[in-house]
Amino acid sequence: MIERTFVLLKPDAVQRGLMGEIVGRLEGKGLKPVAMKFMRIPKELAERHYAEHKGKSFFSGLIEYITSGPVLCMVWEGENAVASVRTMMGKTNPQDAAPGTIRGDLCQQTGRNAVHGSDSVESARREIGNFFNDYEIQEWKRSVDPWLFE
Ligand code: IDP
Ligand code: MG
Repeated sequence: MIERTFVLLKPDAVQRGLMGEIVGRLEGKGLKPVAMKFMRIPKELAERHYAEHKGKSFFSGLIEYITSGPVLCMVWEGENAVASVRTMMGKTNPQDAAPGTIRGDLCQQTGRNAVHGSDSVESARREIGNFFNDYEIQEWKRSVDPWLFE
């Protein structure tokens, strides 16, 4: 099933110069970028994005971290995109994340785990709506698509 998922490269990924590496992995997988925006997340938007974690011990630290510098917000499309990106990200705690995953290869701690990816199609829809207007999402054809999708 072709899906869309929301991916956010967190401030640590930007500061560490890992945007190209992570975008390269998603491109290499054959996922198609349909939206990208380099921005600083306002506090209200950060709290809305992470609303499910409100009240948890790490919530204020998480909001501080995610609003601490520019992030790269993206929407990627492809076969089973939501689960596919979650698999590529690896477990939330980089110490539990398998080698070969973004967090497993590139990160040290849960609180600096470089990347966010939607956890369901429903979350993806909500998160994409929080960050992008319709006109910021591109419907486009790639000439390579017949070599990725039969
Ligand atoms: P996920 O990003 O793998 O979906 P969630 O449990 O949804 O993981 O947590 C959202 C984000 O909150 C994590 O990616 C991480 O940045 C942060 N976080 C979660 N648990 C902790 C913690 O125990 N300490 C610090 N930060 C945490
Ligand atoms: Mg989550």
